[in-house]
Amino acid sequence: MSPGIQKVEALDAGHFVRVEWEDGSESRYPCVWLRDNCQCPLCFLPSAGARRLPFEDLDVNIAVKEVVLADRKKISITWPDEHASEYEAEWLKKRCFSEEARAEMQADLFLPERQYWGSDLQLPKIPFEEVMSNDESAYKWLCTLKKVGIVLLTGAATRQGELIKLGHRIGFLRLTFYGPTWQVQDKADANNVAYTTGKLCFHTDYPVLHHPPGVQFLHCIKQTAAGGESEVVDGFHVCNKLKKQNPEAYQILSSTAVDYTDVGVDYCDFAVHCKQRIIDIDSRGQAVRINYNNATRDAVFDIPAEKVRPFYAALKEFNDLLNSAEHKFTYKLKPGDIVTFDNWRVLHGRQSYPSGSEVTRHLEGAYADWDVVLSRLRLLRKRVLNRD
Ligand code: OGA
Ligand code: NM2
Ligand code: ZN
Ligand code: ZN
Repeated sequence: MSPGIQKVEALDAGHFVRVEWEDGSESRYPCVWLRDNCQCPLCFLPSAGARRLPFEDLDVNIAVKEVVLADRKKISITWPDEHASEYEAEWLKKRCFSEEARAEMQADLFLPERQYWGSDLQLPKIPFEEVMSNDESAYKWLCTLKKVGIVLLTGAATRQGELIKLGHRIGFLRLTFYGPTWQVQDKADANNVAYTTGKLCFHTDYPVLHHPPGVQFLHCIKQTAAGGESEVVDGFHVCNKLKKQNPEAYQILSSTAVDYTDVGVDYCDFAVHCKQRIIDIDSRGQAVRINYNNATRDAVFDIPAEKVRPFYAALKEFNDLLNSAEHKFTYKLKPGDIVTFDNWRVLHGRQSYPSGSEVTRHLEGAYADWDVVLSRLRLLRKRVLNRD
């Protein structure tokens, strides 16, 4: 429950409205924003939670004609054209423009909290069945997936189709050229290095797509006796280390566009090309997405020749840090395990295993987008914590 309103007044020739709260704090709202967000049925469609007011109809220099306190939970504004708007205290409080209030709202919406880890990772585990049947467990799963970047779901059936069910649990899976789900096993004339018995060095999946899948699921259906161990590393943690240890390498990897290529046939035929920075950063220089798969990095490289060796040197530094014993965590999937991880943050790999005529190892894989996963997380949170 937000506090009630003590007092309301227009400031700055009617260009701001100042609200004084019962707890003594205050908020200031720009009038152009208030008019833009009028909640009346002409300006807003509540069934869609969306604005009806066309931007053409908004006067960006608008000032209030009158603002009054309707009761302690609501203010009323009259605009120069006599249009009337009402705003609830709680609605206003949530949208306060103070730095602290905005930071709180953004944290609530996007759950930016990160728990970095290295070889000391305590791999979070939740039974698959619990996630499927219990909202609190599903909420815990997705919160941990966001915060830590990896969660192991245990005890799933050892047949194909479990990831389709997990997809329905969150909403839907992400279709790619490798199909709605895909089978990781040794294949003749493999159209991807993942479909061999070879070692996979640390990578994120599918940097050749302009919007690489945010979340990856790997369901172990069959596991080889020898080899085939999994490796993971916290890419964001390693980025922080690289930035400190070698700012120049970090600068190169976060600014150089690298060409990726993937050409072949699977779900349908494909010829995919993309340019990605290996370390994507936000406006504050913090890593927000790793785009690194050495297998699909193109031989086409669109930078001047003299910049090539410095780029390789920078990538070597990053790659060495990824592989350092301090940072990587090794484990082996058991049949019935489903590893779920943040494909924008966690790089994964596997050790090689013996090849033969029999299929000795089989994982089923699938992708989901963070938009879908976070949407489910917010809805589960609302239900589990009984929030509005
Ligand atoms: C992949 C992959 C891991 C494994 O298919 O992209 O990383 O353990 N597989 O086979
Ligand atoms: N698979 C596992 O970037 C990649 O090629 C990742 C994708 C084949 C669906 C591998
Ligand atoms: Zn209106
Ligand atoms: Zn992979």
